[in-house]
Amino acid sequence: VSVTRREDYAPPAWLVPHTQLDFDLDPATTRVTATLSVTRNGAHDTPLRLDGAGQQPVSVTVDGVAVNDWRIEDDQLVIPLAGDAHEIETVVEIAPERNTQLMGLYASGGNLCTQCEAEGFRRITWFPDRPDVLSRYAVRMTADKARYPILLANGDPVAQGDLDDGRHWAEWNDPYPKPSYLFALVAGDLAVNRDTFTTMSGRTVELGIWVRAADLAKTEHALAALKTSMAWDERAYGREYDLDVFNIVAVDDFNFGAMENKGLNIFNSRYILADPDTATDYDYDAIAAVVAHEYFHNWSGDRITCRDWFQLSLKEGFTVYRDQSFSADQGSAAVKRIEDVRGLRAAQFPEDAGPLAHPVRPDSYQEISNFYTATIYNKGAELIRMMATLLGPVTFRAATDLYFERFDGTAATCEDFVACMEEAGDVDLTQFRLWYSQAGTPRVSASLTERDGRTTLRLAQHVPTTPGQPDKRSMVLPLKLRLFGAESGRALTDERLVLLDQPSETLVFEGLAERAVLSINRGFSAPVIVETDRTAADLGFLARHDDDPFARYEAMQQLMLDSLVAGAMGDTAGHDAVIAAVSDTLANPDLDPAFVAEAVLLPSESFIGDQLATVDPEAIHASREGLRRALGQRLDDQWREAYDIAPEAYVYSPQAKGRRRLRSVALGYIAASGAGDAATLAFSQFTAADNMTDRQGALATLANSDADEREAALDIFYNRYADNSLVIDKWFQTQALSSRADTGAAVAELVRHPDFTLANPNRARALIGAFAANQRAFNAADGSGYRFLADQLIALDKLNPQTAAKLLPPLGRWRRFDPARAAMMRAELERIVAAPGLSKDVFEQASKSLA
Ligand code: B3K
Ligand code: ZN
Repeated sequence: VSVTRREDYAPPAWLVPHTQLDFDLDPATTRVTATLSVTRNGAHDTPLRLDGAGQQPVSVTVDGVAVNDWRIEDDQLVIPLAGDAHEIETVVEIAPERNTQLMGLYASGGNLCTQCEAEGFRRITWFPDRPDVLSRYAVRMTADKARYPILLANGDPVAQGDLDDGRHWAEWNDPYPKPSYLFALVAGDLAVNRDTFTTMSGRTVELGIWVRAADLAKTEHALAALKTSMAWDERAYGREYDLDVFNIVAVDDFNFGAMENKGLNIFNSRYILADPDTATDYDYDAIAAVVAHEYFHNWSGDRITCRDWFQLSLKEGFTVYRDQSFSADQGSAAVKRIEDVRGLRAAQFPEDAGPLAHPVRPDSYQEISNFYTATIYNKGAELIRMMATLLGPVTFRAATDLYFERFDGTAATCEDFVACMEEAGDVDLTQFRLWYSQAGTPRVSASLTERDGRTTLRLAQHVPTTPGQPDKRSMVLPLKLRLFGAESGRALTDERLVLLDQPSETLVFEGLAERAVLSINRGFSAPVIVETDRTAADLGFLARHDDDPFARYEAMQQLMLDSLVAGAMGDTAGHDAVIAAVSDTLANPDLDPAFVAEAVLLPSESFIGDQLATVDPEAIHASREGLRRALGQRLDDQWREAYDIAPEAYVYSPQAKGRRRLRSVALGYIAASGAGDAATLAFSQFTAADNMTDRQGALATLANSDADEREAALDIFYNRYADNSLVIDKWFQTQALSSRADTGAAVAELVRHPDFTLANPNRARALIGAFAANQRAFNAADGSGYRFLADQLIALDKLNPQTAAKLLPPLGRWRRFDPARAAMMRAELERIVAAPGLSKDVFEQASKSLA
């Protein structure tokens, strides 16, 4: 295996100031002629090395003369060059319709499109395919006009024309130097939803969202989100758009969410298409967030890119932080923070605690595609957030201004970003940098003691061992905290920001009027696990009185978690405190329904598992269902009151969203109570709904049940949306997430459904990915879930290694389970590693998971 190491970075030997690409497009054989102006970078005598992916050059010329002294070495085209500047032309032929990896130039739904990040450009043509080689691109495309009437590429359109053989051509020019991973083209039969945006300096930008004609009506939300994002980035960061056009194209076959190609974003259609009948509130929110994210990359990613892929979080962590802040500004910031932390805990904490743990700035990789992780993205965003907290909003903005100004047009490093924070903030972030280099989620223990009128807070930190990092140093943990009076409920102190940068520290509070209750890590100011000795009474108190919405939510979660963990060991004494706190939360008229919905939701089965030394999936399931039933039964009146709020015609607004969410949570509890009318209620919501949120919410409730209405609803749903692949994904996913005991068997059956295919990543993730996230079903005691996942993964790897590798991590959790399950999981990982022709993507994930 070949390993790429951060410490081996060396600047490129040759630069490519200009690139001319000529595409003769055809799904079976596309001919690519690339003309690179290359210049020697410094004094050296090494040949030009261009990356490829196994393609044979049809021809190579240097300064207009055909040469044959080139050679192929490790998938690189090596060309000896005598002078300091040359023009290199290569011609290759590629076959987009046979490209099932969806990297490079490929076909999707009859159109042709590209995906180049991270290393897809080398599958299109020979090029120094590394992010620190910035080039100006001019692109010419020729294609059959009837089949591909629309031809798009990066930058601005220059010219177009018809040829006499039914083909036509278009030329595009991108004036901004960019790395090859930001190259894009699209050829297809597409319709456009157009609008304009006037930038803060008064320039008019033509916006276009391109989809198949039938989907045009579903692009309004994405277009509105794009305009909101453009205005937000001007206001929040002073960043203005820089080209005359901004195009987005939606495609059905895509390995992830979307791609920030300069001036031509390409999206997975699930993050563009929405109308109330087919998209949930969750989908609407995700669309706005992803549109914003990709748009924000224009500055944090495109204008300033990454020097090498170890710096990936430079653009991804920062851009996630930017999109999170944007979304927080569109509705309830408190609820957004809760959702983001829940996502971090569901995806990043387990990664940080498992065999694939890696620092936010990794030191090595085998396959870079495996490092588009929750750690790079979401933990990376938390690092930016902590620096913003340390600097305060005004200084943080000065620091990002400095960063954008200083590094515009360059390929930068995480270190460059931190240095700007230090310089503008006049702070020393030496120790803070450990956040970039040390993996693992820090643990903080906090305990309050009182003696002789003095209250002492003892804080200690511990950073766990992770693969390759046995010894950890103490980190800087910014902890917002506040003390409340246990009797009066009054705040006893102001909120203060404590920087815990030692193994342990003690804080003393004098003269507090009453016994204090600790509110800590408010707003989730540090991405750590906090362990406290707070009693159920104290947590219940904070769940009712804390003035920080996140801390209030957190107290409730901890109360629930303690009760659920005890419940998994057969002790249900903790139920009463949870039920009382939930009851008071439901009854509090001052709370936002969206917040209430989050606060009364129990932690997921996998998050409960994360708290236990050994995950017992059945005991956890039983404990959680037991508490759900108790909550459902004991608070029946309150759930029905929450559920029976007057029905309103659908509107997408933060308030309406919150009400729908609370109703669906209430319906879930009514069903959990075992009430005789639950299925009837759910079924009538299902049939009467005027929007997908209510319809799918009801369907999910029915999918968990044994009621007769279950099959009926699934059939109605399927038939109604048979021609809408994004909704059929929901149909597969809802069944894969079912809490029923027969889910494993049902999923094994569903892979044989005529609509199931591994070739479409959305479909594969909807069924296989969702199933692997269903802790109880996936971890069936007979190992059938493990075997099933391994079978699917081996099959998918032959088509699409990148998407296959993303499905692997659940098998790597074997250390968290009992010996019998662990042995079965390891056996499947070994079977995967031994599979003939395995990709390096899956090999890296599987072999690291076994280690
Ligand atoms: N930068 C792309 C992700 C590319 C993933 C390549 N394996 C989308 C994004 O983060 O915005
Ligand atoms: Zn991104």
